[in-house]
Amino acid sequence: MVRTSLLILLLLTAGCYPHLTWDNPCDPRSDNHSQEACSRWIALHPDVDFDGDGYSTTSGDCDETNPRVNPGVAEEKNSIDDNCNGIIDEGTPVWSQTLAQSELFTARDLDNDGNDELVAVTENGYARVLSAGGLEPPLLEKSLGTTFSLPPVVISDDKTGNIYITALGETGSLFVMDENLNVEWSATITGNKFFAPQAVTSPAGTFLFIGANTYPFDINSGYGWIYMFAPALGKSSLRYFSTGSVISAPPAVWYSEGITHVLVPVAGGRVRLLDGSGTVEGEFITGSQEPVTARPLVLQHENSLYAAFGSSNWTFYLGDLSTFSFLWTYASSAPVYTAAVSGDVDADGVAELFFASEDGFVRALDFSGTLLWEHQLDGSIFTSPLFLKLYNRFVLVCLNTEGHLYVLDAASGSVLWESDTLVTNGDVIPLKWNNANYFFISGESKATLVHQGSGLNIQD
Ligand SMILES: [Ca+2]
Ligand SMILES: [Ca+2]
Ligand SMILES: [Ca+2]
Ligand SMILES: [Ca+2]
Repeated sequence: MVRTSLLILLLLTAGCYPHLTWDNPCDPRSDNHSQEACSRWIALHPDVDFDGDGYSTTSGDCDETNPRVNPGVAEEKNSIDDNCNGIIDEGTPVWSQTLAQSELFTARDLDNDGNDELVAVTENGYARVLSAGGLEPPLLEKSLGTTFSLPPVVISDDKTGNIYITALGETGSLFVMDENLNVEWSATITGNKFFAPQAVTSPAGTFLFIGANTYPFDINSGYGWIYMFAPALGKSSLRYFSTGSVISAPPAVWYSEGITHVLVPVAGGRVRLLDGSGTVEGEFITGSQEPVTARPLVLQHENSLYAAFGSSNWTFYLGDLSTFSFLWTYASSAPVYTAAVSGDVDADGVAELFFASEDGFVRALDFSGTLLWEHQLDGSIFTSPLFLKLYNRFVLVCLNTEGHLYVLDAASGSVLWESDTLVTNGDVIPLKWNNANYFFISGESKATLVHQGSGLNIQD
């Protein structure tokens, strides 16, 4: 008797509220079933979790017909937006590979086919050209018989268009090669510690500038040198001058109005400007013995040049390169070990400045030093953020020491996406391969190529 009543009650319930079950147009059993009707139905009921994945439209489910699509899942390489952040396939690896030893990379389209190759030097003395589609086997490989700890620099000569690959070994062996790794010339430069070279083009040719210290490195007894040479002009173009102090970071170099300028952080918390013959033009004095440990950023504003740099003394500086005075200083929450980047994000003709500090904070300042936004990422940051245009907006790309890649909206600081652990203590290089854009990430023991992702659909 009880069972019969229950049955009647169930039939009555179904009869009274038929639209909750059989008339749901998302239900294939419904007479009204169609994709279009289902979409309308879902839109009318944004608080309902139709596919039972724990998220409704209101709580971020971008596909209520697919339980494998919701904000709680990991993005996969499948041409759909699995995690509902508006971007398709972001941060998903194309390939990953263990590195047998330390290998330092740069990306360059050596054969002019629109796709970048990877150019690398290794700890055990090889120069290599590799496909971005996978490192093994190398396209080209050459033993140079010395240990490398700085990435190669690839330049093309303005006048001839010839490509030169430059590699500097740990003991000062300098190699200039063509795109097939044939050594065009080599030389030895003196030093016990070298800083990443920078290329500058002047009417005389494209020159590379290298910072070098002689042992010992301490403030009172060591010495710093700037070496310069034009790969295309041969060994006879190699020159050098003293910086008068131990170098603490790679130099920034630029050419303007007939003069080459070298801005180099030196001991005692100073950043010194010299011309291309070694004459001191002036210096910024932070007043702290803590060094500036990254290449300064040189930027133009209303026909004047400025230098922006952070220091391990927890301060970020903007200085005027004609007066060597600081326009302002910004107190950071931790040491700033990495280089700043800049760009005019709000299109008002004035650049904004971005820098990361050791505690994972990324900050945006306007040109007057006012904080625009700050965002703390997990872990520490020891590599400079990249500033680039992606998904029709400016973004900052940051890699923390734990190997998570973050892409932040440069206008707001909001995290557009964060990857799983990719490569710990790594570096990021954006590159083009197979007619698409990727991030190549390499560290001490691993390298990987990941998709940048496409199709941003985030509301401003
Ligand atoms: Ca759902
Ligand atoms: Ca879903
Ligand atoms: Ca996604
Ligand atoms: Ca996907």
